Amino acid sequence: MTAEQQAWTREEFEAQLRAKEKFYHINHPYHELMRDGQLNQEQIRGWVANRFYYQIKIPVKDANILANCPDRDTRRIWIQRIHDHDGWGEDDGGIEAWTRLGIAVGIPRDELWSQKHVLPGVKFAVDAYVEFARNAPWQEAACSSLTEMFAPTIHKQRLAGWPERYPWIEQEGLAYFRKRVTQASRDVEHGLAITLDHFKTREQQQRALDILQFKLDILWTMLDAMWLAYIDHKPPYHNIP
Ligand code: AHQ
Repeated sequence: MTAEQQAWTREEFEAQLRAKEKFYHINHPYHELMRDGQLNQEQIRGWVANRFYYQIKIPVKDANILANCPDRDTRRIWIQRIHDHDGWGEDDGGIEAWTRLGIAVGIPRDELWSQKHVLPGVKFAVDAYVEFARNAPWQEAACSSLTEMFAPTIHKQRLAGWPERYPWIEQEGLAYFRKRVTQASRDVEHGLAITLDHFKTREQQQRALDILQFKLDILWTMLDAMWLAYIDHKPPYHNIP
């Protein structure tokens, strides 16, 4: 067996997954402008209104994984992700927190929930994620959530930068990002264990890298659609009289 066919060790496999950080959407030009305080209110609002579609679909995606997962112990842990977003008991959940982010940036609750601002490109990218989770083996869908290995950094970047860069945004709107720092780290611990356990041969490990790249492409493509619409002012059909 050649070196190229040899399975990576568990540590090397994890390192290969983490090496994809350079493709994470923190490096997308839209997020670079956001980090540097270069976005105006319309461009921030466009991002919040479009990311809302991603947030409300995450629990559906996770329910698709649960539906495909026959293992009780895995389901007992994975179901927490649905509670984190939909709320559970006293906790109103992340979708409600994102709604408050919307209000904090000037988007009334009903306007955000109307989804009138969701761009076709964003919808297609998010729907591709939900459909992947519906149809793929549950371990492959679990692997696709591992873009969150890189998420704490971007949440901390917003928490550190927005108050100064975007003083017009009510600070309680940032509560969502604060919750995700710990929730993302906890989710990754479980998703990574599933991934490192499931993908054993070198070919399977390469499949895991391809799945992670697919999800990185989803996040990047969402921002491409937003760039066209809000930075280039070329939303779909902008040139049709
Ligand atoms: O707020 C985010 C979130 O709830 C999730 C769930 C997770 C998944 O299951 O794919 N991914 C994810 C992400 C969230 N926020 C993104 C951001 O930039 O604010 C990052 C994103 C991810 O890295 O996949």
